[in-house]
Amino acid sequence: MSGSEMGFRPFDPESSFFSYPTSLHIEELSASIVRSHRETTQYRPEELQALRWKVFSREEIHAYQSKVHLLYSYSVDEMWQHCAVRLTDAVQYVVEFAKRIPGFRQLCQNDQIALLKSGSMEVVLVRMSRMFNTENNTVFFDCKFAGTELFKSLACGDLIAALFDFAHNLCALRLTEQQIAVFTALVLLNADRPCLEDRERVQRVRRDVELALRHILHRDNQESLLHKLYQRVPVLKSLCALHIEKLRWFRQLYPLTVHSLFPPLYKELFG
Ligand code: MHQ
Repeated sequence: MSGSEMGFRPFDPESSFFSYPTSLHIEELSASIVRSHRETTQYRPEELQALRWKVFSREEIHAYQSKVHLLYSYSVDEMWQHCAVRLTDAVQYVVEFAKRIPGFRQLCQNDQIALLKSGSMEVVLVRMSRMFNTENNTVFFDCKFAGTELFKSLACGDLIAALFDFAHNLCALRLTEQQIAVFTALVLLNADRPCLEDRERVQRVRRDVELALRHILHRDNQESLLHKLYQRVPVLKSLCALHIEKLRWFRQLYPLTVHSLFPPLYKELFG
């Protein structure tokens, strides 16, 4: 590629390999990641804010808890299946987000899959904090705000409590959409994931995203957030491990539900 051609390229994630990334690079990289995030999240913060009054009624909660046996009531395995479908939907948005992170698609296919296999759930959990209302400890789920009690029939109260706790604490940091966007890109671009072929290349893409996060936090005068964000990473990992442990337990009880009714992508990622 000639020099003049290069001048017209919007953003070349690989070029920083040859030269130190300029602040313009980093600025463009941040903007691009923020755009990708915006394009791959279902609800904007203003929309969620406007929906806060929508909370589940006692009757609706009972239907989710399998306490009533009406037409629209979930049994235990149906509730698991329902959550697996919702989780898989959320993962699919994250896959789309990853593909739009500059540099991600240039990684070999094996490494793209390896990063998504181990990181997409973590990103879903970070994104869940956007859907959280700390005032009443509820999360936007099935078009209304739901407390932990809604998930009672899953019979994994410790996992649900830990997920809500994580969302609550992250939400309390009052991150901006830009900060969430770049932080989630960083969560995906983890060069320590198992089964990576070209760790150095992942590390190179990661380095620029790391600079983008520092740049944004510096601009926002919130540099102290960096440490707080890094502190959440091991918590994410333990939450994902707990989810997989719960799935194993559920699979022993309802092997056929998992086998025939859970989304193939869910089984591929967690099964
Ligand atoms: C939405 C927001 C949202 C809200 C709640 C049963 C099972 C497969 C695992 C999230 C354990 C349960 C759910 C709360 C667990 C994985 C459930 C409990 C996107 C979906 C999302 C993030 C739900 C995903 C699935 C969660 C985490 O906008």
